[in-house]
Amino acid sequence: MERSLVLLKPDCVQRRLMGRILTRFEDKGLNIVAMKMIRMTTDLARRHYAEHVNKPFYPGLESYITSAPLVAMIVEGREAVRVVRSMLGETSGLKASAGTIRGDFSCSRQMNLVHASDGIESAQREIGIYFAPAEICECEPTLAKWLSAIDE
Ligand code: FUP
Repeated sequence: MERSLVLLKPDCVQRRLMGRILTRFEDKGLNIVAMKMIRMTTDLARRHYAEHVNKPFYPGLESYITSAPLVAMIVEGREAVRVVRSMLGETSGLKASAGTIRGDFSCSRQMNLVHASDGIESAQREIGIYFAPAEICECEPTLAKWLSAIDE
């Protein structure tokens, strides 16, 4: 099992798309093991986007990501990091394929609705930014045996 840190970003919350996007993850068979609504602070934004803080687009990105509440969650499943990224599509909603979340709901590079960790190491780092171990709700879903074979 892998875990990915997912953010339903401010545009997702403001556009009332939280339920529809959460449903996609649930429909796929992924498991939500932690979730909370927060207002991103500038300090938190700098930690989350550490690799981007010196880039020209960072001031605009920080202003957007701190502008309204967002939902942070941990999505768990087999190969969850890669699977969730493929569900999001390319960074820009203008380039993302139809059928992906960004391809279906976004026409922007900045306002692309959802963040998901881009690798296993970044997932571990990002999960640690948003969640204490005690906030993660370990639970084997009762329908797990209908989602994939035991020996897959
Ligand atoms: P992604 O991994 O798809 O979320 O995208 P990146 O890590 O490359 O970028 C992080 C965020 O910065 C993206 F959600 C969009 C934003 N961004 C811009 O606003 N302008 C840019 O030129 C590049 C990225």
